[in-house]
Amino acid sequence: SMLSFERKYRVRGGTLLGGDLFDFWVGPFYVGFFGVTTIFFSVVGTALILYGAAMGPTWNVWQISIAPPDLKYGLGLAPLMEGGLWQVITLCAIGAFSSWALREVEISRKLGMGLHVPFAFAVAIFAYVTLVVIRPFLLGAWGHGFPYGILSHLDWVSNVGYQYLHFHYNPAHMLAVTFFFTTTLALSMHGSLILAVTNPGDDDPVVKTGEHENTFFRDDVGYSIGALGIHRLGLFLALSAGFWSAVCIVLSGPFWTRGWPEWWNWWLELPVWS
Ligand code: BCL
Ligand code: UQ2
Repeated sequence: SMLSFERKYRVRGGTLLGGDLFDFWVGPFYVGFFGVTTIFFSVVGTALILYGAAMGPTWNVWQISIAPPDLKYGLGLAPLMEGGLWQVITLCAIGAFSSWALREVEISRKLGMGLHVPFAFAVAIFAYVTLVVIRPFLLGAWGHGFPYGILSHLDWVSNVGYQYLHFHYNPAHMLAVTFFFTTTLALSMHGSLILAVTNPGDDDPVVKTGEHENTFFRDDVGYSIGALGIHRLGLFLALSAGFWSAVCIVLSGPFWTRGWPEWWNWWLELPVWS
């Protein structure tokens, strides 16, 4: 079954690939060429993860881990059970994420919308690709990717962090963290404001307006960014968080090999006081 307005938006066209061939819905889901490729990569990737788990020493979900190849394999292909599985799973993951983003593009085109949603998802994909492709490539070995496991990826983050002595001193990490935290601030302000003006008592009509929203923050902090503005700010903050995350990790190794506290020596060495 469909919601009353859904049918009129089920229009042909807007596809990037495949023309009319996959231009249909299955239940509520748009399929499209990239829906097919998403399913394909997801099923193959997930099956390989399960296979890797079956070959591994444990079924404890916290401890299951599929490791990248040893550093000795460099940028070459590794045997399946020595990181090759990780390599194929990584390809499947990138295939599935990219397919999903392109399916979002097709849906946006059908609806005549902007491409903000697939663009935003692309930034998350960029962060992932930075971790498992760009940085390992720049360091010369797939072994620099992170292992696919719940605890094992946490161990990886900790180890890589301490490899640079104190990751909090990484200036791009500082920016990324600050953007993540500011994103939660902005969304909590926005979510609470909207609920405050649109949650009347049972059966009462909504009477508060955009002017109430503006007035609240003008009274409170002397400034209102506006209803459209808060969404622009939110998107900017969130994308910046992902972007600077990618930057902070690609800097670590390929462009800075010592401890991050030491990076700040440029400040001590300024000619003003050195
Ligand atoms: Mg740190 C990274 C915060 C302490 C070492 N650290 C990060 C960043 C983030 C952060 C800025 C991870 C987010 C990210 O990359 O998003 N760190 C952070 C904070 C503290 C902190 C807040 C803190 O102390 C309060 N970090 C430390 C300590 C170090 C340290 C000091 C360890 C000792 N930190 C590191 C290292 C790294 C970070 C090393 C990183 O590598 C990481 C980073 O920047 O990575 C880029 C980006 C988002 C993604 C990568 C997600 C991508 C999602 C994909 C595209 C889609 C997935 C779909 C999914 C499979 C589908 C599921 C289907 C559903 C079920 C339906
Ligand atoms: C706002 C506004 C909204 C909002 C919010 C604000 C009417 C419905 C939350 C207030 C936002 C401000 C003051 C900017 C805060 C800045 C940072 C960096 C967090 O004015 O317009 O629309 O939801």
